[in-house]
Amino acid sequence: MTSYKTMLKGFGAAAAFALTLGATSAHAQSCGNSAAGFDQWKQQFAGVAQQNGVGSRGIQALMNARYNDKTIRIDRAAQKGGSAFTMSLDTFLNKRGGASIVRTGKQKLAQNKAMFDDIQNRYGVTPGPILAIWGMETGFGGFMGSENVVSSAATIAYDCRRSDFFKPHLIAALRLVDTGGLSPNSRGAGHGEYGHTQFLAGNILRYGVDVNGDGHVDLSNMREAMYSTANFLRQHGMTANYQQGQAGYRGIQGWNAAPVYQQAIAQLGAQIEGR
Ligand SMILES: [Ca+2]
Repeated sequence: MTSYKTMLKGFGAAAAFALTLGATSAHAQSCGNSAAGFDQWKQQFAGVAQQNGVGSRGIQALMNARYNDKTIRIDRAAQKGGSAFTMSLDTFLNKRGGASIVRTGKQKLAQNKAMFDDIQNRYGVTPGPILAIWGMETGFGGFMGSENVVSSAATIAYDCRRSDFFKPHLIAALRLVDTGGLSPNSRGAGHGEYGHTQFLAGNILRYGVDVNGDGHVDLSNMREAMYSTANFLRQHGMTANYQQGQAGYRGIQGWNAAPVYQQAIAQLGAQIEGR
């Protein structure tokens, strides 16, 4: 999986919610650039987490989180990469297997027709872009990430480069551990993205849909991931008219900041729908 999506994802959306930041001691470090200060930082951050509604299971998960070197390597590679901003659409589609996404997307649509009809009725979002995103993000659930979500979310929140952006997502991840939407052992991508369409935790809290009514949103559940993705797109302005220049394109722009990614989703979506 190419890693630049992790750099771009979420830039279009505001942070899920404001953090309540308590008084910190004069010596408290708000971030760090190596594993050395991580355990001390976790202790401090536990206080912030409690002030923001995290309960005992979430705090325990934070205390058990380990500094993830791979998260930092992925982040720095993404920072240098940046090629999604300069790549042509054809190159991007080739690299990401656009033809294969269309082929499999059509199969998935046929297999889940009733579900996508229901999604369209509820959210006004047609199946193509959801399927294109599913294929692009995880190969339709084939590779949803190998990194511990809580450890990755804690590492990137501790890391100084974009600490303020990722701290609310760490709080959200811990709250999801409290309620069972994530387990302390859940695996995802390098920045803590989770599930079939790789949501950051704050977006799970904000846009997640509990389809089966068991009291929590589980994005490793395909149906909940599809409804949640539709809800995210809808909340960002998605309509059935989602090609570039049309009003619904805003929904795709909210999903990912890279223009070539946006164009790819619009094109693949239309092809999957046979438009
Ligand atoms: Ca559920």
